[in-house]
Amino acid sequence: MQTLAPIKTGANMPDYNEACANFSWKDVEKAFSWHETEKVNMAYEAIDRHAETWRKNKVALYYSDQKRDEKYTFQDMAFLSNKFGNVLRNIGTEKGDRVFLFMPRSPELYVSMMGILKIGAIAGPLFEAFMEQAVRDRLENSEASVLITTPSLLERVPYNELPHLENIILVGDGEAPEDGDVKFYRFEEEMDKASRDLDIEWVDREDGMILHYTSGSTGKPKGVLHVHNAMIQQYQTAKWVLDLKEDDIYWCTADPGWVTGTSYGIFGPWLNGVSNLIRGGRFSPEDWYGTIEKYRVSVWLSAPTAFRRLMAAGDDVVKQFDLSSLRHTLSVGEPLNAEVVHWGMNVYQLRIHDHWWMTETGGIVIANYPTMPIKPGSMGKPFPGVQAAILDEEGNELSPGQMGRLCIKAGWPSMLRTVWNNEERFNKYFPVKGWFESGDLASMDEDGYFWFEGRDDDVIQTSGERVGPFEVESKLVEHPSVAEAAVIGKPDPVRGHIIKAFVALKDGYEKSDELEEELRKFVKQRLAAHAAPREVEIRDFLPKTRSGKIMRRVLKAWELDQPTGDLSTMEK
Ligand code: 6R9
Repeated sequence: MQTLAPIKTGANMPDYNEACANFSWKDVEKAFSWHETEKVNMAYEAIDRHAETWRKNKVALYYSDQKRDEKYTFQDMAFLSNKFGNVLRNIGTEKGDRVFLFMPRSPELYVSMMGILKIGAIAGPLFEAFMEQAVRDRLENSEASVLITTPSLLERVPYNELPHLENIILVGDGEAPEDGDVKFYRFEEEMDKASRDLDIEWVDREDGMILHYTSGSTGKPKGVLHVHNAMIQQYQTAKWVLDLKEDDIYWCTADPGWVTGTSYGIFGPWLNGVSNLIRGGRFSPEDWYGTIEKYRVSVWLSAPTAFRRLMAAGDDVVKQFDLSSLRHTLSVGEPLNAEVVHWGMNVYQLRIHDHWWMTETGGIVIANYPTMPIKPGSMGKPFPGVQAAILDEEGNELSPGQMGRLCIKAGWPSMLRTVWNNEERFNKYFPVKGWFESGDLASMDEDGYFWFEGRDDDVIQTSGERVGPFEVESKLVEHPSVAEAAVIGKPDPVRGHIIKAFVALKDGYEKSDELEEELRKFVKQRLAAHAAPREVEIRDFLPKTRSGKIMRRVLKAWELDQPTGDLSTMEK
């Protein structure tokens, strides 16, 4: 196996083995002021702490999209987030309240996020592509009392049917409706009125900070709760895995509606006092390379699907841009093919560092540590202080090379603390005492490198985003023509997987191309564009167990021309 040696000099971190031997999370806490008081606030540590030093005039946020090109220093961010904290307090928001964000990337989104945390409220970021059902499920389950959104996204918010939702703050131009019990405010107006001095709410390290909803294979999306304590992990992994240094310009391409866009699109870089670039708008190779050139991006974190699309765009595009500022690149969200790593070496002369974690882990737990040789195709080794293992169903550790369940020893600082309103679901993450079960299948080789093998459940990773088949199926069966639906992930060279839906129709409906297209649109318009099936296939019947469960794995095997395995439970 060809390995790629570390290629950088002057790395920020000790040698991997040395780091593991001497590591203690307690030492990491000393980077923060609160280890003495036990009282803490993520937004203070991410923003204000720097604004109190020479970094106050350092750029915290570069923001650019098709229309805007702005920068904000740590001092600007401190004042603006103070103001927003006051806006929330002025309308009665208190510690522990759930405040949701539903808007495209913009400086206001980042200011709002920090303001929410400063007053000890719990932030709930929602991906801007969510349609009504997705928005409703999350606001309902979290019992959110405040929503920050834009006038154009408001049409997807059934605010009069959400009894807990009291206030909506609208960012940008557009009409605010005047109906129902919800009170509307305008972001710009309230910010103008608010003071820039704020008494930060000092919270306990175990107090709730952020709720990320994520999909499983059954049931509605789950609200994964993280606490302020997560900063320990996010700080240290950003320092060592992202290798962030004082003069870096860091760009994470993920949207804060997903966990990568908060843990490493906001917290990781700012906890390290690093300038963070946020680029709004859609993907295009020219735009992305142009962004690196223009801002002199030095550390770049993206997803396999983006790297594969850049690879498909060809090496000539790369040559049109000056990418000499790039020093470190990273990838997360799906398996990063060895081929892409080799391509990265050719075109960027850099290793693309794959690393593994998930919404529930809150921060990186397995990584290709920069000072370590990389085996292309592997996710790397456990971060110092983290213990990972491949276990069988009884919780026995498997030998190198054997595939099993990827588990993490409970107790890392950014571990989820609960599933909102669903303790039972939370407990299911720990089937073997003391171990968190990820739901991924993996193996470890003799050198201790971990290799991703697949999901242990039916969750679909499509273009780096996690989609639960159940949510899509539930939406499909709301269509008048659909009797039953089953959704699978179908391997795709660029997107990792695409969503394919199999549908059985009700009596009186006929299969047609138009109907298939209509079903695609139905999900796209009501759930989310990224959750819409790219392929819809109408079938006479769907394979089911005798207890009536649709057998997705059988559909998948049929689709991929693979053996179907044990069909003894299938209804004939
Ligand atoms: C951070 C994030 C988590 C799931 C995870 C796994 C897949 C993430 C990966 C990877 C292979 C990697 N995943 N990183 N698979 N190699 N380096 O993506 O969180 O959206 O919760 O997804 O993503 O299947 O279980 P999340």
